[in-house]
Amino acid sequence: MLKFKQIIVKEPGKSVVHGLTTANLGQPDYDKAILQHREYIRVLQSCGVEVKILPPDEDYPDSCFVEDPAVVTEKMAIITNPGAPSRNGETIAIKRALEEFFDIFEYIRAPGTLEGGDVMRVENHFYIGLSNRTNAAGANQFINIVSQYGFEGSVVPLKKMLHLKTGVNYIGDNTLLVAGEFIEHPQFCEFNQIVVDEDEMYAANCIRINDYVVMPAGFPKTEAKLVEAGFLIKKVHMSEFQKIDGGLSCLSLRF
Ligand code: CIR
Repeated sequence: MLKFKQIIVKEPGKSVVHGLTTANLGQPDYDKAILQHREYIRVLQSCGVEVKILPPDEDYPDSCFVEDPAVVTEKMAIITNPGAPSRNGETIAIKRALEEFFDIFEYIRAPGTLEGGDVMRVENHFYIGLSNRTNAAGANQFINIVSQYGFEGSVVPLKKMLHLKTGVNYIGDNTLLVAGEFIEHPQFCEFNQIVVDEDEMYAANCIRINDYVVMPAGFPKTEAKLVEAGFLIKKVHMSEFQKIDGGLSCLSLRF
């Protein structure tokens, strides 16, 4: 399992209340979102990483979801080309922020689109979801890029989920958390699988940070399954981000 040292997050702006959403959970409360974001930062720090906090950008309501405009590896950073038009310009600020940490940049270019939420890394393999945000041209560019750095990639067509990692996440130890369309998916049959129940679907998006699995608070069945499987858990309240389809992984870049 990779050891992470550095994490980048971006504070939500007041415009976060206008983030894109398909959820019917109402608008996020800005003050509460800020408190939850601070809790997220504290929990990540307690996993042994440095956290760099970028300032908010009111022009981009979804820009706290830094995972989408870039994909970072130990060898280089890939600046994506987000498929959501209102998010496409987020790449400029994220590139600038990453220049402090990376010398080598690669780019996904039109007509290719790709968002980092569709990219799931398992050791040296990248699974790339084909979604409404990531198209085949973007996925193929991504695979060509990572192949030049000793990684492999393959595509996973999505049926319903927003992003690949909305429903499947690698939590180390050859184990995936799977929900919905990814339960018993033929492309993931070689992994141990922890199945997330339909009514806890949001908890499929967890992140492994060093010794811990960080998961959203309020999903007791998934928590019990993770503990039973031997994982060490840390929890973060995510309700305000859930209202705009934002999962736990979307709020950070980890390397
Ligand atoms: C969006 O629809 O783009 C945001 N409201 C949520 C982004 C979630 N990002 C992710 O799953 N990687």
